Amino acid sequence: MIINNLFLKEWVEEIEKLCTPKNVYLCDGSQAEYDKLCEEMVEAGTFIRLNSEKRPNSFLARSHPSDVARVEDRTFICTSQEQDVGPTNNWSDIGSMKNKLDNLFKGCMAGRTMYVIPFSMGPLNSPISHIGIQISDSPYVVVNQRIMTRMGKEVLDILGEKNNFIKCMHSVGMPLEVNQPDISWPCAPNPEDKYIVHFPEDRSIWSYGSGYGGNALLGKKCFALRIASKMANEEGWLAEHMLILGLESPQGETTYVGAAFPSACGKTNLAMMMPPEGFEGWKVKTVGDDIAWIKPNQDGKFRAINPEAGFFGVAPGTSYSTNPNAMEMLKNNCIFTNVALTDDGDVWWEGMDGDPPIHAIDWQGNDWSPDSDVKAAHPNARFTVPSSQCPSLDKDWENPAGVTIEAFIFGGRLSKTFPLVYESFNWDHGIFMASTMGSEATAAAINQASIRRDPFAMLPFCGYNMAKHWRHWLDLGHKYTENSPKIFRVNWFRKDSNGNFIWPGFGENMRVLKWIVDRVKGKVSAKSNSFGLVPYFDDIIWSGLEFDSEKFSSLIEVPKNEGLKEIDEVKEHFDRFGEFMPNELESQRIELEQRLHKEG
Ligand code: O2Y
Ligand code: MN
Repeated sequence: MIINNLFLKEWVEEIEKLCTPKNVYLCDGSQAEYDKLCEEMVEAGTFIRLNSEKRPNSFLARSHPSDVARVEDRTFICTSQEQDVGPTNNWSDIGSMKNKLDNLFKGCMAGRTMYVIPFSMGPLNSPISHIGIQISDSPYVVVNQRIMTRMGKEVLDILGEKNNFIKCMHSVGMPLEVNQPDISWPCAPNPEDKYIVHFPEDRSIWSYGSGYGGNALLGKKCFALRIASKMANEEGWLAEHMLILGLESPQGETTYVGAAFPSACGKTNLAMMMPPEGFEGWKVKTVGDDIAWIKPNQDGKFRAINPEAGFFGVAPGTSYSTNPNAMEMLKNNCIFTNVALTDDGDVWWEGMDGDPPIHAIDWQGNDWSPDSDVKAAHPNARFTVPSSQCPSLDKDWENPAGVTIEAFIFGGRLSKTFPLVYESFNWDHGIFMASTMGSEATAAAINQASIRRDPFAMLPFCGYNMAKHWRHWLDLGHKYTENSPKIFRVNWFRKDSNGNFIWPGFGENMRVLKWIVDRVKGKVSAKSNSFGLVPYFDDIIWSGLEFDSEKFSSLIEVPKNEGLKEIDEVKEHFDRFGEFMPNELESQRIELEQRLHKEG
């Protein structure tokens, strides 16, 4: 394969000169290429091939212990003006960061192959999709990108002569001297040597020093959220940290929703949920588990695609009881990272069904038994698997025109105050609900606000000023009034006075989703409380679950003193955004305060 696109050719030559790799390889995205790279990684010790009978065509990788998760404090957005990134991002000026990166990347691929990876975020023929080219010195990145994106030759064919691709530059940051042996997981082990840098103005990404997940698979958080959110802001669409699922009724009608939850809040489980007893004939259909690109079409309908082609899910806690569809999907063709290896060549992690193995090799390569005082799998251990293997995959998951979103759902993890589910009174109120969402602060943050705000679940992912993001959402709703989705907040985590969860969660969340569908379709009414529109007890399907109306009230009522505390904390939260704060949201805050006083 050769590069015909002159813009790409020039860029690749420039990067080759800077990084001085041993050789350059243009990825075609074929199965043969994937198989060859996996085999080479087995030989190099990066991959362990799993037992072909138990887990065919699957591999285990163990990362360096310093390289196990996204590094938020090493993540930067570089713009001409600091105010463009707002108070929730690490800003750096463009010139000095480019100098720093130039020095870091100089010679950084010595002794390694430089892979050129053409990929599409979104289906190849979709007007909502965008193309990226990742350059990387990590074969682990290449094979993961082949699962997570549409990757290879067809992407270059679509790109043609155009230069509208996102430049995604990545190095593990460990050049090899002549004759220096490689290690199984090369990276820059010191945290301060890792840099995940975004330049939204020239739409490029530079990642150095990490080979793990969101730091290295640049199509995901870096491109599909941080860069794309800025593109979406300029072009009138949305790039959001949302799963997309369809609820199919027994009559075959599917209602699609986009749902935003903070990281590690079980989005993959929700996206693949099995409806519980009482919901015979209903199906949850998966479109995506993490990211949604949403563009209003000519009719003002919010059409959404999942820009990814695979799932990069958290393994620990995944089981037949929490996510049977995921367990079925993980039976073959997977890459596992940082899970435990069993004696029969299979994988294991905490929370998997059945008894733990009596012996395993833990994620760091050490002997492990249930008596060990360390975890067998790292808590952020991951599986990478093609979406096509998901049993609940929606028939329209690759529809180039996307699916029509009829409701947005925003959720956090909060033990009090916030109802199980409530609908916004109107669009602006919905944006208020999303801009103030968050989860309970941990003990470590005890002297600060009781809620750690994670607006739109985009705190680590919004590539520009968060308050401008709110402005953008407000404007979109004001422009597309006819078909804009309804907005809901959910909270599965409310506790009783004994500290026990009131709501059972997991598959039972279907009862809440069904009420949301009924509201969207205008089938049920709702009652107002100070926070929003909440369900009448009788409008929830209770069959198969014992739950009385008193318990239900304790899930949806908002105690006045707690509501007023929230009002004060929201003020502090909004004050951080200064002059960029949209007036509509402060008005919503005041209206909530007035409602609380009036009710009380
Ligand atoms: O730790 C990482 O690099 C992965 S982070 C991640 C992966 C898949 C989906 N969501 C997330 C997240 O942090 O939101
Ligand atoms: Mn995520």
